Amino acid sequence: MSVQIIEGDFVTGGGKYTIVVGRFNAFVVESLLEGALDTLKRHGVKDEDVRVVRVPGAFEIPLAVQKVAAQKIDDAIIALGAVIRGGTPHFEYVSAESSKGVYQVGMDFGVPVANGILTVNSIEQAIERSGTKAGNKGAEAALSAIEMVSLLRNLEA
Ligand code: INI
Repeated sequence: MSVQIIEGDFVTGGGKYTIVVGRFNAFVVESLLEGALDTLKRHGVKDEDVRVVRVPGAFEIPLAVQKVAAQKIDDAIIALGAVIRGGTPHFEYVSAESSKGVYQVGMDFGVPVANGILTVNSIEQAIERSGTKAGNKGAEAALSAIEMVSLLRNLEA
């Protein structure tokens, strides 16, 4: 008897995706968006199956993700933002609420919500994670969304 392994892959392609993007720290977030769009395209997702929703900042991402999830159009939602620590506690509230919020929507609606919201201590760390030496977290979030779409298809089959 062999162990049954149920997992997703990156080759079946297709599916509908919405990317919810915070405008704050746009110089970083636009690179995350580019990475996510490129990854979706290279994995066979058609342009017409991708929507981009823009919100002011990471704090607003969960509400937009919730509204998008309620439309029941997408197979997965990708949240992209960049919360960079400043001199005040504001960072703590924005980073905590945005991460908790997108997680909650995924659980409430049973839809994969990939968390590509950077929470970093410095602009340097943000740059490293948006297409330089630590990769592109937008691309990684898109990959995780693709894998989860495939996994859920396999679990529901
Ligand atoms: N929004 C971000 O996306 N990143 C940040 O680093 C950030 N900081 O540090 O202030 C930020 N603040 C704005 C916030 O997301 C809301 O747009 C704002 O508070 C209005 O609700």
